[in-house]
Amino acid sequence: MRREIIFGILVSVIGAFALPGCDGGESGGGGTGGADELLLGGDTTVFDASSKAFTFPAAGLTDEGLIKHEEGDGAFEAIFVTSPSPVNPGLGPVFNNNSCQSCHANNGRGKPDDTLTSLLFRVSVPGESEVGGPNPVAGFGLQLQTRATIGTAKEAGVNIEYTETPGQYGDGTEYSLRIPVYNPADPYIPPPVGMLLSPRIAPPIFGIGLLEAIPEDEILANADPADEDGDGISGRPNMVWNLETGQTALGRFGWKANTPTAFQQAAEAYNQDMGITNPLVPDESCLGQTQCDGIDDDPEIPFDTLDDAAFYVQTLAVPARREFDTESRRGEKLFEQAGCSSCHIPVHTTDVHPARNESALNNQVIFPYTDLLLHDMGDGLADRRPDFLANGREWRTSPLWGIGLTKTTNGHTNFLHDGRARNLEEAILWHDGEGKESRDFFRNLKKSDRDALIAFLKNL
Ligand code: HEC
Ligand code: HEC
Ligand SMILES: [Ca+2]
Ligand SMILES: [Ca+2]
Ligand SMILES: [Ca+2]
Repeated sequence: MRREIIFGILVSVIGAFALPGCDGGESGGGGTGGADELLLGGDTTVFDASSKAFTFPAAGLTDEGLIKHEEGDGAFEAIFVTSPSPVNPGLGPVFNNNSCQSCHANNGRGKPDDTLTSLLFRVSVPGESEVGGPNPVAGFGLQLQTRATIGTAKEAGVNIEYTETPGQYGDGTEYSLRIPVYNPADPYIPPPVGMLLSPRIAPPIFGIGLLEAIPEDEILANADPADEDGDGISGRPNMVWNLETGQTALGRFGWKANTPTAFQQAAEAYNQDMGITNPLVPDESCLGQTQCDGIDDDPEIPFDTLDDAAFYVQTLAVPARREFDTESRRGEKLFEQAGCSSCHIPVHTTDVHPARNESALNNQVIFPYTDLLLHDMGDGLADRRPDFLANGREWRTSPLWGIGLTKTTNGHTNFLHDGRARNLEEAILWHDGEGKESRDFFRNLKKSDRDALIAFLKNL
């Protein structure tokens, strides 16, 4: 741990010295390939392309920040067990996994598997909750806990089946996409007919504090709900419920931008994903189930643990883009020509972070390649489950920073909200709805150009 942190500081110092020299020519600006574009996380960027690339603290944290980040690292790795226990008690009784790290391995993304290690399912029935969110399912709530401690039944399992569907590039080259079907299995009580199920894979969790520091105005300025500029792209903000303020707020996190802050994301993860009650979400996730004792336990973690875990993801560094080569530079131009950057907006500038006193996060030019808005991605990707303002066909534009390191950090190349895409090409080929034109542009490129576009993504 120590060594990682020291290394993180070192590389950022080297970065700080090495880069201004080649900062001349094109800089800042929307995806033109200036030297600052290597610094995907602005001055907080670290230079590491190893399997640990997502595990460094943001460069430039204060001393107190570094200490808190380290505490948070411990919280993130802590493995919870059934009570009573001297360390990390409180797991479950129903849960999805037993630590943050177990789903976000190496702080990267999960992949679908039969044991549902890092794939979870949000559930609801038609209608809205009293705060405008999804309508909970009696006996199941808003998430299926697919594991349970001894003596309790998991809420249900889910069987995954894939069927292949063939397609063709413009040049006649064939490809195949796998269509997933999800069926709940062994429910502890029969779920209502028509229960809505939304699969969600664990996404990467670095650079979260930078995304939180993008001013709301800047995000809303990119929204075009009625597509008034007629380009076929109509991003919409999700407006969600903030548990801390008890008010509606702009959603930024999760595959449907259904969560407003890293702090709330962490609190709900403790509660829903691990069955750990906490000051922000104090009721056990099984509350209301016949198999749940209904005893109002004290929060199973104190405020500081929750706050440290949130701080950890807020201050995880974004790794730098690899060096520019002609192939990826060419691919970057194609990315723009294809209209990918209409949604995967390359550059944003952060303001002062709304909650943390860490100046490193403030006023940074960053390259997350997202607008943090919702887009209709067509029938194929639709989960048909509304989540606050997101309808059943809408998803948040995924940030693309660091995506080229997925194979190195996580040993696989499964992408999209449920990991159905087996590589970057498939991820693009699934784009439909507002993304259809872009997808077709890519599909009709000649092989060498498709390869260049992919080389660009791998360079991120
Ligand atoms: C069971 C697996 C699982 C566990 C355990 C888990 N997560 Fe997650 N995490 C997910 C999934 C799935 C999502 C996406 C949720 C959605 O789209 O609604 C997510 C989303 C996130 C995000 C938002 C990232 C983004 O860009 O939108 C953060 C931050 C995060 N988790 C942090 C944590 C922390 C901190 C913990 C531990 C307290 C944790 N997670 C535990 C599966 C998990
Ligand atoms: C209309 C907006 C839009 C356009 C245009 C668009 N994307 Fe996307 N992209 C999205 C959304 C939304 C998702 C998340 C979809 C999902 O997970 O189901 C996504 C996901 C992705 C992913 C997977 C990310 C991950 O973390 O799993 C990749 C890779 C990607 N897009 C690349 C591209 C490329 C390359 C282009 C241009 C050819 C493009 N996108 C055009 C909105 C868009
Ligand atoms: Ca518990
Ligand atoms: Ca549940
Ligand atoms: Ca538009």
